Amino acid sequence: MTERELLERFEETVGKDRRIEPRDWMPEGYRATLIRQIAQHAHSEIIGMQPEGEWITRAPSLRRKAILFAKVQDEAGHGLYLYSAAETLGADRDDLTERLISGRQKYSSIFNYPTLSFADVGVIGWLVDGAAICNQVPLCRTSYGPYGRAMVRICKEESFHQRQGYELLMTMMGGTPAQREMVQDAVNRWWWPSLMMFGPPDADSPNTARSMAWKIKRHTNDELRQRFVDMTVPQAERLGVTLPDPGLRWNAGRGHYDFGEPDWAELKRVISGDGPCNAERIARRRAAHEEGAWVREAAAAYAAKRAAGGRAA
Ligand code: BYC
Repeated sequence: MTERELLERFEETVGKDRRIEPRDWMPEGYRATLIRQIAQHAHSEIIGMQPEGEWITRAPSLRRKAILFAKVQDEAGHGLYLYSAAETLGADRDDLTERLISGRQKYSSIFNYPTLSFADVGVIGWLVDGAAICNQVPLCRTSYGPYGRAMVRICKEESFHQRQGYELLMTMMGGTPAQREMVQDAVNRWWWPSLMMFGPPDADSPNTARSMAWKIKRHTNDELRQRFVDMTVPQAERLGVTLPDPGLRWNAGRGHYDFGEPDWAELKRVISGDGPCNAERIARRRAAHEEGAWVREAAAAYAAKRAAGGRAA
């Protein structure tokens, strides 16, 4: 088949909402966009273990510790499914890790903020996992098969994470005035960064149009941000916290909540490496990678021995 015929077939497949699979022909731009997005997503899951992981040793009860342990472990699993999906496109996992720790590939801005109290664990579950679900449920229908299938499982686990966060906050809101203040303080700090997770406004998003045409993304950044706000406001009311946005109000005409403008200059700063915890997150990831070298070497030696037909030790 000529390149033109291959492209026509690719466009027909995408147009009919069928899936592109690893062995199918695909335009190089499609492949590169997917590797960029899936790698960034995988890195976010792995770096995302750090802010909550810091609270495992300080969890207030054995029950909360067990829950947090399981959640952080789930994030590691999500990273692994996603790196595997990127590998089906020809990416090399070592290379992706190298790109992350050398600052050449991004990860979500949200994980560059500090977790100052245990209420932050609940708020990350409620708002950060809540935003992640809004963004990721449509990705279950993304046009690339391995990415969409990974997202199905990830979304199931993220829904559970969101509920555990909300339950933790409900418990704290039923506690002492000091506990309620901790929750409100955490909401004040995480609300705007959560809105920034959806990316820059559509008018300033260079990748959205192409990704929508290829059905990698199913909705624009602003559409998903609005969906998140609409979903979250009633939950905040039920919880008894105030979202820190004086511009937040129901607009009956639009059938949506109006809300204020996030600080886009802050998002740019955080994405470009100048957020409150960027240096710390990357230093920790680099150290973990270096400390894990012996595990990778041992696994490679074991695989080589098996491949050579030797007895597995
Ligand atoms: N942070 O043209 P745009 C989780 C970049 S993990 C950093 O709109 P696109 C969890 C963007 O990459 C959640 N960078 O891009 C884990 C692009 O840069 P490049 C992670 C951002 O791709 C542990 C440039 O800005 N979720 O849930 O069309 C514990 C222009 O943007 C951000 C995903 O990764 C940002 N917030 O849309 C708890 C979801 N926003 O690459 C929870 C999958 C934008 O051109 N990803 N950038 O240099 C996506 O859906 C899309 O990639 C985005 C951005 C909506 C994020």
